Amino acid sequence: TDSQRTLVLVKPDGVARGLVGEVLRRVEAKGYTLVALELRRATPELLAEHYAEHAGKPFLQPLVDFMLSGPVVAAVVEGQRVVEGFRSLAGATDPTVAAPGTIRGDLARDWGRKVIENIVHGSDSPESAEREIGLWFPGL
Ligand code: DAT
Ligand code: MG
Repeated sequence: TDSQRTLVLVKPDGVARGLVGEVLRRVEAKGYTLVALELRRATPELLAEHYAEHAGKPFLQPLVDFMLSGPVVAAVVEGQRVVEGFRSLAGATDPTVAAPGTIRGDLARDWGRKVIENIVHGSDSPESAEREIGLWFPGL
């Protein structure tokens, strides 16, 4: 099968807790290739597009506020079936039930806040991945 790309974000909780290296270590140890990597501040405009699928949901505003609370690390990661593969590395959305061995299962927890803080974002389909890469890395 053809190689694929996905957008990975280390969210502000992951950056603030010093987990950037740990996340990238797992991506590299799995055998995927980093093709772009940048420490970056999101903007409300970028996040409105990035999270367009969540428009109207009650957690959208807390989610956007959280994503604006500090720098994020944005990366484009490449490899066969990497979209599915990184979702597998990340684990379930809710870190309380995410399997041990996954990024979220090992490194995140419920802090009792309105938004789920779960360390990483990974695109959920090849189509989402190309759309999100275009938003975060125009021209790549
Ligand atoms: P994922 O990041 O696993 O793709 P998602 O796209 O459904 O999950 O949601 C985006 C983020 O929003 C998710 O990583 C954490 C937060 N979130 C999702 N559902 C939530 C909820 N019910 N309450 C609070 N935050 C939520
Ligand atoms: Mg998602």
